[in-house]
Amino acid sequence: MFEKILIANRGEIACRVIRACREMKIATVAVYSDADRDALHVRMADEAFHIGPPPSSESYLRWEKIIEVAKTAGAEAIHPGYGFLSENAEFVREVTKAGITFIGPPPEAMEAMGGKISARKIAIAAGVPVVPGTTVPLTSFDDAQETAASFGYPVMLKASAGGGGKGMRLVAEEGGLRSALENSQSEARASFGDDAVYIEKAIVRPRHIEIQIFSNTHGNHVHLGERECSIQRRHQKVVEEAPSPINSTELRDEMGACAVKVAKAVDYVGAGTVEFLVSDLDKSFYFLEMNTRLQVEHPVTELVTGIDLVREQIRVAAGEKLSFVQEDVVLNGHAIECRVYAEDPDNNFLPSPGRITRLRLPQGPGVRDDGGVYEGSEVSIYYDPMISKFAVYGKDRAEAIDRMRRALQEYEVGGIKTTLPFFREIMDDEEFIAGNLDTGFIAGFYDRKKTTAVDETSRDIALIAAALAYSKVQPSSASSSNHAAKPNRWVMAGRDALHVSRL
Ligand code: MV4
Repeated sequence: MFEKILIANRGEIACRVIRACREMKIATVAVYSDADRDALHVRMADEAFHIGPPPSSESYLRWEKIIEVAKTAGAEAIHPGYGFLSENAEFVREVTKAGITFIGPPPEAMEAMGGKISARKIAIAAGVPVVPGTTVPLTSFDDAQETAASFGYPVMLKASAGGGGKGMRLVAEEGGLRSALENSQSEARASFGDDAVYIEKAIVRPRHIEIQIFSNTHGNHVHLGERECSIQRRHQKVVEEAPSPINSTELRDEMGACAVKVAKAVDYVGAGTVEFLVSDLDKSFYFLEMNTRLQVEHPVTELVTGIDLVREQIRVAAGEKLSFVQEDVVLNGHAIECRVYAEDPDNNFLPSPGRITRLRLPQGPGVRDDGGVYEGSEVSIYYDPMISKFAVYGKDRAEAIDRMRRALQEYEVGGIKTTLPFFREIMDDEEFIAGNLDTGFIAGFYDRKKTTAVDETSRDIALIAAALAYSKVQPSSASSSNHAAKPNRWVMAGRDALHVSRL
């Protein structure tokens, strides 16, 4: 086993990896930018090295500098966390060349899954269902027109190099195809320097369900069940849970077997995630892509399986066997995670950087906070504004929701705006409680909120009308001129309720 690991990341995930290392009695090396001198991961690590100015391109993405630090500090392995260099095959090759172990999959597996078209081809060859569509880039508008017609509208245009919804366009009918194709290609070129775009049949309001897989260097591949990640805002996951409210044991076994086929097909090693779109109509599922890293939302899988995924990653990288076989993986209870962002939910989720002047974390049964900040720390503008992942565990989904609702009441962050109030509302949302989740959830959530707001306004108007009628029949003790200048407290209350100064 390794004696010292360098963590090439920051924030909550760097802290998470340090925690696993400490439990395994492995020394830790942090790296930090100027903006992170006082960051929690720097304080938690045994050693910390400065690697550059705040922009990630000059610090957390500078792999030659990071490898140099690893050599200086005597770290035998590098954990990349997620984001930054975690899916950069070139980085993996350089780390390996320097005689250091990369904690993650081989670069060939990363590259095979890096392009969407390449990933689709591998899934098809492995006998895994993919969304009906092409496996070659479109060559012309005529080609697009013919292909779209053969699958039938609506179709989805996707950038092969894509990610985060970039270059993706939903086309409802043939009339919208030409401009969608042009937009998709130019966005793909601008974002990835690659304008290869292909067509898939659009799945209407699918669920996004992903399977956690694990593979070791001895050719063993297992899956750890699914995570439901349908609640997304601008292609960013917001709330995740395990298991999915719709997944039956049969569907889980089927999807798990498919995920393992994909892992085998690329000789995968370590922690990976195979994403699927699931249609609610007939529970048909389709391979979407594979993420060749530890994911942000891994805690919900840890909570229901009892398996420490970071510990397993480190064991696998050291060439050890997994600590479990497929039959040992038993799902217990239900876990829900909310991503706590330094963003203002009342202002279109505008980032809210600044000093955290107060931090009170929920306590008591079934709660877990994976944080990257402390009271007094500064949330900078340079990096992703996620400050913590807050997760709860319950014996079933209903208990988990009750627990999340209670814990969110306890959670206090002062000095900056956070998404906590938004999660408090989601936990009371009837569709969320019913488990009716799909990619249209957030849009529907805001529509439901608007409807409720209208109901409240109608109630206030009725209240004011009642108050006015009451004030007319009640003889006032004040003079009539006084009465006009100072409405009685019913009217005042009505005005307050409506937030207007004039009726
Ligand atoms: C789709 C789709 C419907 N049909 N593909 C893929 C990447 C992801 N960020 C969005 N993706 C989608 N691909 C086909 N053929 C719908 C989505 C989608 C989505 C998927 C999961 C979670 C949220 C989503 C929001 C909008 C669209």
